[in-house]
This record gives sequence, C-alpha cells and structure tokens, in this order.
Amino acid sequence: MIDLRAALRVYFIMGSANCLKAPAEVLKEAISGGITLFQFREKGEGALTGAEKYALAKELQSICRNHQIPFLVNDDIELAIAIDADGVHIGQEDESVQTVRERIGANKILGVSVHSPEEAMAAVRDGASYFGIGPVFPTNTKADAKPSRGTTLIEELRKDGCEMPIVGIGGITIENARSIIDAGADGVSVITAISQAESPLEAAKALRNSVIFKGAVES
Ligand code: TZP
Ligand code: MG
Repeated sequence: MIDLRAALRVYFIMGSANCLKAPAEVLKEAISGGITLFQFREKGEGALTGAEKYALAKELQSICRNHQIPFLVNDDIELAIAIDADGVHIGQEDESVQTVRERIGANKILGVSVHSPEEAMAAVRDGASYFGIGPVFPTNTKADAKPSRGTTLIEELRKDGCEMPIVGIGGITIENARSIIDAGADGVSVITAISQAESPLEAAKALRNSVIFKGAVES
C-alpha cells in the first residue's frame, strides 16, 4: 500500500488542453522535478475523446508506472477501470461516491471534491480516500469553478478533528503553496503552475521545495 498522505504532497493534474508542449514531455519533466502523484484530466476546449484519449491515458500511465508515481483518472470511471488506473477523482456532479467505490473496488484511490462539512461527511461515509478542496484561490482553469474561499474549509475540517487526507486546489502557485499546508492540508494540487511553466521541471521542483518542510524526513 502506498502512503497516500505522502503521495498527495505535490499533486500534478493535466490533460492535453493544459500543455504548451507534448503532454508526455510535460509529465516527464514534472516527475523529474519531484511530483508525487498524477491525475489525468482530459477536459476543456480541444480535449481528446475516444481512442485518442485512451491512447494518451495509456502513454501517461506508462510514464508514471516507470517512475512509481500513482496515476489517477478524472471523472472517467470506465477509462480508469479499463486501464487499471490507481484510482479516480470525482466531483459532486459526477457519479455518486458510493457507486464509484463499488465499481473500482476497495483497494483503489478515490478522491472526491468537497465544498462543505456536509459533503465531507457524506464522502467519508461513502468511501472516499481523500478530499480535494477548492478553489482556494481564483483560477481560470476550470470554467465552472465555484468562487474561491481560501483555506477556511480545510481549517474547519481539521479543527473538527477530520483526519482524511486533504489537498487544496485552485490558483495554487509556488508562492502561495505553503499557506495551504499551513492550513492543515497534506498537499497541493496544481494544473497551471506546472503545465504552463516555461520549465515544468523547475516549477515542480520549486513547488516541492515550498511544500515539503525544510529538514523534514521524506517518506
Ligand atoms: N477544481 C477546482 S479549481 C480547479 C479544479 C480542477 C482548477 C485548478 O487549476 P489551476 O490551474 O491549478 O488553478
Ligand atoms: Mg468531475
């Protein structure tokens, strides 16, 4: 079993629409820079579908496998099952948490986006492995993103004793990443900060440095 909290620290999300160069190249650089988990999120204008989406998923999964980086699929449960991904990430508007947990089985990672303590409690009950919470800062990447609410929900859940692994998402940069960890999150998930960087490798490295405690023993 992987250490999920450690795997969530530097969590990179992307699909072909987010990249300025070949997605495989961006992913390889991000891995060299030190990302700890990858989510394939093939969405937005010009996103691939069908056989092309499948082929890209396989290509990126194989890169992750070669480097022991867990590979999750956003929303597309069929695809995740077909390629035996390490897990999936779903939102509140997707298939229910309970159904997805039943479909993927007990041993896969199931990430769920939550926006309130009530959604968080339901997701725990129904089999989530971790929460994605955001947007913590304004973002242009997700067209239907809710208004950003900072780290209030992360802090509230921790104050109430919630021990679920948590990642923040939305508008996270090298400069503001540390504040998400300080609020109680285990990691940060980013699209733009790495995928649109001039050097995804340097961006991933800098993000990792800001998130991982100086002097802490890495696991
Ligand atoms: N969910 C909430 S905000 C967001 C998603 C998928 C987009 C995050 O992208 P970026 O570019 O890191 O702000
Ligand atoms: Mg979704």
